[in-house]
Amino acid sequence: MYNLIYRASNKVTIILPIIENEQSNQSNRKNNKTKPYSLFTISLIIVIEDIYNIIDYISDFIWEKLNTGLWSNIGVHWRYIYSFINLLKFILMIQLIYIACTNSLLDIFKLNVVINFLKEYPIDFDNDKKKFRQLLLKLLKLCDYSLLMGLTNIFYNGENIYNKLASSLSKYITKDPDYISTVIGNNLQDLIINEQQHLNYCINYQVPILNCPSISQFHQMLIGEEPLVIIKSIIDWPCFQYDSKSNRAMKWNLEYLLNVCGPRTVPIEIGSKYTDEQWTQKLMLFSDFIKDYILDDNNPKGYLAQHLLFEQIPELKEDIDIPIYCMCTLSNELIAFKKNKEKFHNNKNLSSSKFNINNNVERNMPEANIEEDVEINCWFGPAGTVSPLHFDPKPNLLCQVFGVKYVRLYHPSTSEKLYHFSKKDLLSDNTSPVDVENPDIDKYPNFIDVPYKETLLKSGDVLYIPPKYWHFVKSLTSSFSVNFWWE
Ligand SMILES: O=C(O)CCC(=O)C(=O)O
Repeated sequence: MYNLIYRASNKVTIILPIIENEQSNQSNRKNNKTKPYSLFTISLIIVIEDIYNIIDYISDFIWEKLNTGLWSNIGVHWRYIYSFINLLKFILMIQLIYIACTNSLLDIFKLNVVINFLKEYPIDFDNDKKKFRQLLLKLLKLCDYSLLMGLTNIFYNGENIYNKLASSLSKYITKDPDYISTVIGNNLQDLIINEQQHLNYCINYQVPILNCPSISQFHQMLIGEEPLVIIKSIIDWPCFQYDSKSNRAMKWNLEYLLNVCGPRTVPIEIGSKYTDEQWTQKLMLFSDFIKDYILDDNNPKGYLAQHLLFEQIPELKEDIDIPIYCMCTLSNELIAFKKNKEKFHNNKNLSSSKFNINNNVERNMPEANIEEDVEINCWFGPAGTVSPLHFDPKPNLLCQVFGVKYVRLYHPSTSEKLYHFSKKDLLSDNTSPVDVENPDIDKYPNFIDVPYKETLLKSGDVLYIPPKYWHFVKSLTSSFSVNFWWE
């Protein structure tokens, strides 16, 4: 019977064999006999599939628009339509699965019904597990592509609907006890990071180092516009906690990251550095990134760089704190905080425990929402990733969660000697073409004696990079950093 509705040209062909399987599993379990779908159900499936396919063609068309020309020139309307179309695809696909599994229609306007269905429907994982996981991954991809490429402003109970659906699906996929062995293999090893091995790295012009400066001290550095390393400043973040469940030294180990992010799609930069000709970007599953680039010493390198991971996967944000220093402004008045006192003391995402806040400071705290004013990016990659010499317009705290990075910094006044790319190179003019470690002195003769500062950033350390300060960053081991830009 199912052959009747199986059409080779169909783009949702993955669903029908599953329908077949699910139904025969259920029937076998209950009656030991196959109970076929009614003619009505079959017609409904065909109609939904046809609508799905039409929408899929429209979505392909919009995808082309999103991938043509410079990202900054793409009209936002395409991004809104893309997310919306993906939501329609999601709804139709889940409807098909629901009909297949229950022989009844799902009330898709009740989002909690959809989510509960995803959470609770006792899918028999033993049979055709692989195909079923593929289907769930397909649904999850729709959400992630909307979050990454689209513009998503549909909210449910104050939460972005795509985040909510993606998070439910991801949990559903990773709760399968065989998940990690299926995506990585049986021998998932923790990353071995040997900091000691890099401690005698030759550092001649060390960036000043402070241990736990007060807000006032930090503010002095901020208005002096000089870089600063604050050592062991973030070790009270939850991601550093001992993980009693797995008996591991640190909560953010590979198993944890795979369980939270494994089935999610993330943008990976492929190539040694973004100034190289062969450099490119790819969307891939986080689990594939771990397998192919973190666990495998691959060339070219893969780098999850400058990505708003904490917006895409808000669960991860629970594990980090916004450093209190991000509340200082560059203004020359007495330190102006951007939040009121209670919010400051109560905000669990704000790292305050170790800092010495003097009374003058507390009297000068205008209202504002710090979470909205701070942009948080992640930088996760193997040893050997390079961020070429560039500058950013905002003050920056680069926080090292694990691994070791070498950072070299050049004062903004040396810009002339660092040879910017020009706009016509398609690379923004905040980047230098000079290979800092191996400069071509014939081509860039003025670079030879430009003074610089440098440092090794180790787990728990934070580097303050002032606005417009040029910086070059290279990872010496596998490394996870989080940076905060604020104003
Ligand atoms: O860690 C890196 O690779 C680069 C970080 C960076 O450029 C920044 O935080 O601005």
